[in-house]
Amino acid sequence: QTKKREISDSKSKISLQQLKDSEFFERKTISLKETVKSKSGIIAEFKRKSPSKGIINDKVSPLDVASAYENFGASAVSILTDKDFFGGSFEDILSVRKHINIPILRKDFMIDEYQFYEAKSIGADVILLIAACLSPQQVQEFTQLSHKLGLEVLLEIHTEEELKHLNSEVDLVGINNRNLKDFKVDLQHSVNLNNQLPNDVLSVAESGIYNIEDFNYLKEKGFDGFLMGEYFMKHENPGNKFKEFTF
Ligand code: IGP
Repeated sequence: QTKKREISDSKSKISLQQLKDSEFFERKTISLKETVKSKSGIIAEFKRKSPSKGIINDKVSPLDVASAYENFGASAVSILTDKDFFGGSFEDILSVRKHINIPILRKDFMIDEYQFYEAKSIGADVILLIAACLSPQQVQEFTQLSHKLGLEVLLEIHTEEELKHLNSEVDLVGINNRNLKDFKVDLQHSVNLNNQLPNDVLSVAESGIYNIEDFNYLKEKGFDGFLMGEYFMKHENPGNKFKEFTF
């Protein structure tokens, strides 16, 4: 019965039915599991600001940045939709969707079923589940709901304890190099955690990758994907920075 509970969100302006009627709701999504393997592996992020860094770049448009990321070989674009902490919005995804053909990761704090319908309706392909905010059971339920909607799931973990949140249905596991409590970055910690994942799981190293040496190191240690934001976004032309990095 809990699954069938009324999905409501006081902040949301539109009904579930309206979400289902929206342009992108029936759209066939693009698989990140596929593009992580077939392209550079980099999930390049569009991020205007963050709690740890303040304003990173508020002068560029999501469309210009995402198109450049795609042209230069990104496996996916990650777009923050959280407004308060990251200055993002649904508009940022909507403005890009029709113009690119790689997966879009809707990056937000997903805690309510409504948000998954919302993600599908704005044209996302993948959503992020953060183990630190959810119980293992919620991860499982939200993964099933995501799959029902055709969305893939990137499960973010940071500690050994959070390995318990992993289940066989999750599509990719992200290991955050950054500790969200003190913002410290520790690549070695992530490598150790990655070594504890089952062999067939696609893993993504997230955050704090600021040079090619770190990238190569993580790749060599077996990571399949790399979520990078600030390194590109802090430049006035993030797309060019991406190009420089990958060529
Ligand atoms: C990108 P960075 O250090 O390259 O800008 O990090 C991404 O990993 C980071 O934005 C992130 C994040 C999150 C943001 C990872 N997990 C969860 C918000 C919520």
